[in-house]
Amino acid sequence: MRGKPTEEDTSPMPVTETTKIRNIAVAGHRGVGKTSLVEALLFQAGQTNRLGSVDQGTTVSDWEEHEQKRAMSLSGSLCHLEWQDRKINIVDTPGAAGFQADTFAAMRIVEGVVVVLSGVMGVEVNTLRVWQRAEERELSRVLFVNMLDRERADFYRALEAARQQLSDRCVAIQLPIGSEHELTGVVDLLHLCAYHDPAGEREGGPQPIPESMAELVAEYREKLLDAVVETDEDLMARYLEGEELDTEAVAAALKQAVTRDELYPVACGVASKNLGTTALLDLLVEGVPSPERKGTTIELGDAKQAVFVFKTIADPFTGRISCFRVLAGPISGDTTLVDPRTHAKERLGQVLVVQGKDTEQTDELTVGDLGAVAKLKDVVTGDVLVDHEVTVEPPHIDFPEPVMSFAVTPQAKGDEEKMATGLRRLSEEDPTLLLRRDQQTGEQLLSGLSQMQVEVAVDRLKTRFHVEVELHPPRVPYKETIRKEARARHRYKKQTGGRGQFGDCELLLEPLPPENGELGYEFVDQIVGGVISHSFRPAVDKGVREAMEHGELAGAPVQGVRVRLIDGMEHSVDSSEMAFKIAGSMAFKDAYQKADPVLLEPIMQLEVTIPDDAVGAVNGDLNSRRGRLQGMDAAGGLTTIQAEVPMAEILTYSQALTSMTGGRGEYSMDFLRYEEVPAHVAQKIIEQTKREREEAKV
Ligand SMILES: Nc1nc2c(ncn2[C@@H]2O[C@H](COP(=O)(O)OP(=O)(O)OP(=O)(O)O)[C@@H](O)[C@H]2O)c(=O)[nH]1
Ligand SMILES: [Mg+2]
Repeated sequence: MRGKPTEEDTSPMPVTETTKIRNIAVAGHRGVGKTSLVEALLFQAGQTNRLGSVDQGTTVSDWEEHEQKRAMSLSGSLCHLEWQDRKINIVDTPGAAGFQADTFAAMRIVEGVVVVLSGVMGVEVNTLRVWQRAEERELSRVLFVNMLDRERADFYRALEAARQQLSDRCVAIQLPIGSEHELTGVVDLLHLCAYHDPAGEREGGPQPIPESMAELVAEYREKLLDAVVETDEDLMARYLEGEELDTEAVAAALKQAVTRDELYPVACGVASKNLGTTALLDLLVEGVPSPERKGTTIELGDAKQAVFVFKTIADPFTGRISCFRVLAGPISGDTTLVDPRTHAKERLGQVLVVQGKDTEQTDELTVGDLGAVAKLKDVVTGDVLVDHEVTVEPPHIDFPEPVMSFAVTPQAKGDEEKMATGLRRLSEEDPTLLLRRDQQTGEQLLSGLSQMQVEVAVDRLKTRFHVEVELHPPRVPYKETIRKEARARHRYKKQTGGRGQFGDCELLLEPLPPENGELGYEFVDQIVGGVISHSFRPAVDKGVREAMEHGELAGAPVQGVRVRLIDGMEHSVDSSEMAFKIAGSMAFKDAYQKADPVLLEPIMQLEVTIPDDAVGAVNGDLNSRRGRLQGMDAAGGLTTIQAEVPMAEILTYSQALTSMTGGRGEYSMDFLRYEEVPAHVAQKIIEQTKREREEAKV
């Protein structure tokens, strides 16, 4: 909704009213129980009749076969439920580092995030990353400390970690009753009641708090009230006068504080047993703002209808499904909207609500609601569609840049086109998956955020598009350059009956300093007295350029050279462009050998985030990869290492990092600059090229 937030309606109304909607992303580190929690919420709300399990592949949100095979979420999943007469839209997001495109996209279309923590691990790498994103987007946040039934799980330790590493405005709103395998329920500190462990059944109604917990509950209730009244002057005055505050007043103040990002309530439970879901659902309704309250900042001019596409599902059979949030509406089926990016008209057929893999037709969706349509023509993730052409600045989703590439080839010859089509469709679905052809090496490169992401793309290619492909480490795009001046002259002459060939030129090569970090090429025509006609001089340039495409050292392109054409000769009959091109090319090759040519390699800026205990191993490993340490930063049990590393040494880094850190490490990298390859390394590459050339000749 544009415009200012209005007071929320509390009377019962159909769920489609904007004030009755809650849009929530469930996010956090890999494997902390997000999907299990979403499953439990759907079950508790009566949306499903049984509690599915991730391990058996029976959850609503991990519905894709590859998710079930790997027992992990690979893409965002949209679900919805009703609770206390509210419609709660939930996006279950993947926690694995390579699959976060959907996590970040989801954060553009929700008001609130449930940040799930493991009661054993507390705050982890991805918890921090998700938190940071939510912070940037000013999203309301609720924490859920899960897995409290596990050995070594400790709610209070996780709470403290959240207060230390996320925000000191995290405050417990629930407490566990018992711990580890003796956990028997949770206490709701707001409504002052308890819920017993339902052991996978539906949670029963509120129960009295066990007496043994009275003291602890009093202590944490006071902490909660202190934190809430702190955000509300009125309430503070009443509290200080000793007034007993009623739950409704506290809840109202809490909601305001959560809406304004001033407080982060910490709930808890056991997702796989459906414990803690009643209190969490109540909190989502009572504590998290509706789209009406939070508002969006997207400027839509005078558009009366608008949707924002935050996810695209590519399906070879049904075509594309575009999931969207209604920005202005309502939106009903059989509507024609326009995409200002392409200026194309897009016809919306049926408007759908989504429940995992299932969709259901609906008449209309109001502002703030989430839904989907099938078979839009040219719409991609990130587009805004409007009822008439207005200038809109679509919300920018800041997707992470791919960090690793594989060369990809089809197993069967002739499948190139099929492979490219399939991969293009998959990268529509996941914008962090890129397919491009490397100009220099000629390879098709598939790039992504992690090795597993690329492997999953290969799996999907096989099952959905029936193409089998192979992955190889890509070739490193080396370059060559020169270090000193050199000159050479070449005469190309052929006289074999009829018309001959004659071209003669002298070149001076000089190192050309990089401009804005880029190595270039310059051709300077210094011919005096017309010893070569104007018409032939560009042919020399052309010949030089051709020779530079494959340098003499390793067949890599030559850059960073200024070539001066200083002298030459022509023949009144036999000279031709062709002859001068060959002469130019040969003269360049001669001079190049004398100009102290060297091999250059791309250097990457690497940032690795790892648990503190892995720092020694990771640094040692970087050292053996010719890495140069630039800096280290430790905070909250995690260390971030900055280093410069040659690309050639880091093509298969992901496996190495996984094994050094037990999968707890993450990295990103960017191209920095080209640098000379150290002599002993260069020698090997040059010899290898020589061998390959000789083999090719045989
Ligand atoms: N003991 C215990 N196990 C749980 C709990 N919640 C989830 N699990 C198990 O933990 C594993 C991971 O659960 P998921 O729900 O897939 O976790 P996730 O956060 O969705 O994982 P990703 O989407 O891959 O990041 C599964 O084996 C679950 O059965 C819990 O509260 N207690
Ligand atoms: Mg999951």
